[in-house]
Amino acid sequence: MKNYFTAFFLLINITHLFGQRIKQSINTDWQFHKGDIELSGTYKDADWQTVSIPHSWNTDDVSDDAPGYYQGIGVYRKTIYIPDAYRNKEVYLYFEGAAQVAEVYVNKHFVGKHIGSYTAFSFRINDFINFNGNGNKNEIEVKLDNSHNENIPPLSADFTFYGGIYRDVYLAAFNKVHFDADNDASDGVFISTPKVDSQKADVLIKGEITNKETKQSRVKIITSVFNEEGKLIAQANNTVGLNADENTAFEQHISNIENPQLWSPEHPYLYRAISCIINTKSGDTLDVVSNPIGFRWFRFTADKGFFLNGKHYKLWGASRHQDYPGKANALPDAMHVNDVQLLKNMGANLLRVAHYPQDPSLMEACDRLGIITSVEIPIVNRITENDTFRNNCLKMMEEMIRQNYNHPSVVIWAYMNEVLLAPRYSGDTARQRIYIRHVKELAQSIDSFSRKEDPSRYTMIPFHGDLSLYIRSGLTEVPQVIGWNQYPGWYGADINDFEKNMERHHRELGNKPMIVTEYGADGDPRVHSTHPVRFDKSMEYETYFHKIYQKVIADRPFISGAMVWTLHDFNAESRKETMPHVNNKGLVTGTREPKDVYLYYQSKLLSTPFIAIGSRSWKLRSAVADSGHAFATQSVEIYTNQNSEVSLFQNGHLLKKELPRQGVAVFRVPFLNGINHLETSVAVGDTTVGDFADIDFRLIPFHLKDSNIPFSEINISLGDQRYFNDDTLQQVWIPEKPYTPGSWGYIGGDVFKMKNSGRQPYGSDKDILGTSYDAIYETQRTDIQQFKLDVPEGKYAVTFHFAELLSNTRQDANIYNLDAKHNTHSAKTELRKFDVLVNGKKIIDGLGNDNYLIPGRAYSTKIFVDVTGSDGILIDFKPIKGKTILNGLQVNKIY
Ligand code: GCB
Ligand code: CA
Repeated sequence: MKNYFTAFFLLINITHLFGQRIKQSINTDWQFHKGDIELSGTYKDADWQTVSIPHSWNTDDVSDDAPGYYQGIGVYRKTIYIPDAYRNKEVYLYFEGAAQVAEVYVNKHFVGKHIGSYTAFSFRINDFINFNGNGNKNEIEVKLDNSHNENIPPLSADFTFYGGIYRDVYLAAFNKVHFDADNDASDGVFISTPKVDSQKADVLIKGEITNKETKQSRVKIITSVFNEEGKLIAQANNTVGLNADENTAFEQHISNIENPQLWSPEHPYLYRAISCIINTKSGDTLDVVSNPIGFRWFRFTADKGFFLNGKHYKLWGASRHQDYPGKANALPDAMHVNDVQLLKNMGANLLRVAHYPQDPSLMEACDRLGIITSVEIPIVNRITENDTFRNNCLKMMEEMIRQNYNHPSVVIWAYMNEVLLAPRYSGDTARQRIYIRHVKELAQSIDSFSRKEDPSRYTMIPFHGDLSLYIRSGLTEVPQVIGWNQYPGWYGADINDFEKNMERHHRELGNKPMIVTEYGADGDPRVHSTHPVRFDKSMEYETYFHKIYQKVIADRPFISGAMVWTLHDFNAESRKETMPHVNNKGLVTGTREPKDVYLYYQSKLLSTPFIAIGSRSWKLRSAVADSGHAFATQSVEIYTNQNSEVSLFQNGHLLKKELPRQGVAVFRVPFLNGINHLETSVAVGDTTVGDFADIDFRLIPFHLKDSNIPFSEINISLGDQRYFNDDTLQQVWIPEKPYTPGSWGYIGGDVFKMKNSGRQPYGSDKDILGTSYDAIYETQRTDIQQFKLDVPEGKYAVTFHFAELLSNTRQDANIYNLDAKHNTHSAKTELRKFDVLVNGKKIIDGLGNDNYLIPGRAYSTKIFVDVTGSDGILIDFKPIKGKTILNGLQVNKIY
């Protein structure tokens, strides 16, 4: 009977819900000024630009040729209209995120300041808004500053510190009595599930109620728990007395919810908890908030990994940044949600929200789709040893936890990524020891804070690969879970060190649960190789790297799980290499196109039958025909989670059937000139699953005068063993080769290799300015004598590409290349000068460092050649001073 009444009572009040708190976005029609500006009453229109939120002022300057990007002040303003109905309400401005320091003004009055780019904040603005005089029109101004600040993390990191109001902004209005709206921009209600098993679950609801009335009052707090069908399954009901102008804490306990539907990756069942404040006299509903509940319990173990709801799960996933090419980090909600879906579609069950808290819509998607999360604050690489820095860290931790507390997906609160990567005071061991002690003390205080604030989640620190250093520093004792960021086979030379490091953790830190918080290798989606090597940035090396790691992780139960670094390619402005400003370790590209390695993980993680042509995104190819044949043979890998024979058809003909080994079937495919339709399939019971790809192959005749395969164009990257795709121009660059009669190639010279880089297999890793073909210009044949092409008669365009790779100016080595010394990628400019002759005619006269060869800058020039008889094209490089060079060569037959 009692239950019947409360349910009835609730139904009545739910019909009043819409009269309660109001939160509406105010994203459109803002004015933005880049730089500081006097907050005057009179602005010149010309100083302002109309923008919409989400917005960042670093959409373009993070990928141009000029080093650095704008880090400074930006000012936003907007007119808002506050309805008359808000007169008796508590009015708030709510920002989901603004970078990095925000000062908010309303009608020229300072309202408040927030520190940190990645957490939400809100301010009560009642004291500054007007309803009179100016009607209901009010002006908000937000002054932001994303300058480097030694007191605010992150201080240094491999991502871009964009500025702007880059997440949603809201105007909110509450009744005078409401759930606390001044608790770190949380919704003031904190829900946990202290006891859950498959038979019974308890819910604890905590929070505070604010009474802004001038009189005492009594309210009822009702929290109702609904299942996904909307059925009320439990309710808590307290009566609380409130003093005037005070906050009152409350706690509600719901016990013994029978047979709860458990939340898990495969069944992300969410209940909805609606908490209401009801005036006991009038029965009016004063405030309402709703939150998800996921009933689950979990634990990390040091020997057997992770358990959710008593069941073992290997956690597989990725880390994710929050940017997109051309948009900086100013992404609408849908794009955050799409990323979670991408991860889910890969078969993953884990997301490392790295290196900072992200958009609420992302976290909601994780709850909804069953993706387990680890969320962290942005202390990266280093700390500042003072109280201001420490307090900012603790405040960020508090905001992160309170704002994300109610997401059932969260199992870990993390902090301090690779904090000993390059400890300060490298020249002073004694001082450095003190610094490291301070780092440990900071870790200790953040860790204790986190455990106290939320004992239901684990704490974690992600360390870099130097196990000895972290063990020695004592940092490994601090968190409940250790994260290892692992790069052997990328920054570290030997890929087998990954397995060794994992075994060492197990031996020496065997009582600590562990997770691989990062592992990855760059794959520039334009770069391919049939002989992948470390640092070549090829898609094939990226896949190779993951095959090795995936197995080591899968085979070891003590590794709770692993997060690939990263889900998508992301902007890191200071990066160089083939795609400057971008970190290419994504499973998908910047624009979220799956790379081969994404398909590989699908085959490993999906439980539904799966097959894919591994390199199906390499749709446009070119290569020299096999000797004596009208085709070029290349390997194609098929990924599948089935164990029976895989068939591959080319243009309708069965090529072969292969049994996959560890999920990979490799075929040698004789690619013909033109479209090659590849189709693969594998039997699954009575049916099959399949995949197809159309690969446009531009076959280059082995003998250029071969009349069966007409020669039309060739694009060659000198000093290079890779293929490079330009999908916009529909051109493929192919590796160099030595000249053989009837064919083409270089005569003489050496492959350029940067001195002392310790890592580049060939070429340089500098940003080459004035081009997006960095990959072509970064490689070079030095001391080349001739280049010869035995082309048929006709008229040709010949384009030469040069870049001086030696320079007196220093470019810093990437901080993550721990085995390379900084600043080593420079060398004295070698004064050079040379002529280029084509078929005996001097066409480039004295090319050198005193004219077009400016270090680190692309130079190209095109000429036309008429080839008659059997001459072909003979290019002579004649040194005048120093050595000759050639970086790229394109030859097109016009007719
Ligand atoms: C790391 C860092 C991450 C970098 C990554 C890389 O260890 O934690 O922020 O982006 O390496 O790709 O170098
Ligand atoms: Ca720039």
